Amino acid sequence: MKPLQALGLRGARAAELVALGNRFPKQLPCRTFNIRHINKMATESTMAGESRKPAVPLQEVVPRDGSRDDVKVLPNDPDTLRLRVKSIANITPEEQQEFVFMMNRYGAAVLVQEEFDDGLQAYKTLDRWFGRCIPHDAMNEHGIVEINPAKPTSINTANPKKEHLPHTDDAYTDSPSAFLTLQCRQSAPSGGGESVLVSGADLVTALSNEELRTLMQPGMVSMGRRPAGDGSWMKVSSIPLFWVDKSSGWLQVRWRCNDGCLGDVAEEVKPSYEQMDAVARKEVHQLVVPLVPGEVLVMDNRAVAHGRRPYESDEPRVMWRKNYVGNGELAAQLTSGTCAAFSSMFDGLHSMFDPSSWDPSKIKL
Ligand SMILES: O=C(O)CCC(=O)C(=O)O
Ligand SMILES: [Fe+2]
Repeated sequence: MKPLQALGLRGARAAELVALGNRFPKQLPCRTFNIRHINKMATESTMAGESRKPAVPLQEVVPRDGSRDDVKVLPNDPDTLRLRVKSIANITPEEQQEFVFMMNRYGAAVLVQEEFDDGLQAYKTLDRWFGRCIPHDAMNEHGIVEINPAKPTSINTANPKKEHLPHTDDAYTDSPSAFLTLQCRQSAPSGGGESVLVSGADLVTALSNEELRTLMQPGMVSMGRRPAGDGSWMKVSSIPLFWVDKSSGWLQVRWRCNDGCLGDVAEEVKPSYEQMDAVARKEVHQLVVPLVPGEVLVMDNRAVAHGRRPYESDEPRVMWRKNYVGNGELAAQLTSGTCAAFSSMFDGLHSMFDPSSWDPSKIKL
């Protein structure tokens, strides 16, 4: 890790970051490629005789070095995400405050409680915090989708030997959940099956502002839901990969690696999509989070992508997933999204996409 001074951080800010520990990002090996890719784009637009400003790499705008407080970036150590509480159902106001802090800083947190119980108690708190649940065709009467290879819900959960590549949930809908919770009920006995998290900020910073502008249009990338049974394309969405939430002004992310549920990718965004896909698959960008039974991983579904590592197919592993709109008690304290889109670099990126009023018939694929 670089000394703080080398990163231009001093005084109180540096002390805060030291106290937090593990906040500093890994060095990004794709930087050279990014710059080359972006320079190429800038040259191409000049050659085309356009008087547009050259493309600006978004890693300059959305730094991952802690200098912008609003950018949610995952830590390097999964233990930094762990919040130990006596009881999730009876969480204290102090624990709640700490949870809010972690979610706004990292975009994720793992609630760890002292005793393993029937698992349902935790939803007293989660439902109160996050509000209405996002319905799923495979959910039970509690709004929980059980992820279990013995009764798989999708082509990805059906195959433990294959990693479940990073994605944001509900990317096949026109209104993806703001928050997602994954409760571990049974972990794979011989290891593997850990959760894998990727910061949305790493996807954004793989792009230039011009690329982001294009990806903020609907119809660029379609993603589907493919149930395990027949692998049919049950639902498909082609809302933008990035949009700015109207009320908060924060940049929202929707993502799927090319995992069998990716539909069409428009020709003009193929290089950008592939660049982000490569980022999401690279270990250096992934935070591996092993979960033990009873632990609840909570994520901002518009700031962090998640997946799962492979594990042995004959082994049991059970996770409970419940996703939320984000209109609960914490709505005023948690802002979903990767970062505030206030920089002048975002000027002109006026995709003020509103998933609740989205009419897919308006676009043609
Ligand atoms: O198996 C897991 O841990 C994750 C499953 C998942 O992400 C999903 O079903 O959307
Ligand atoms: Fe998921």
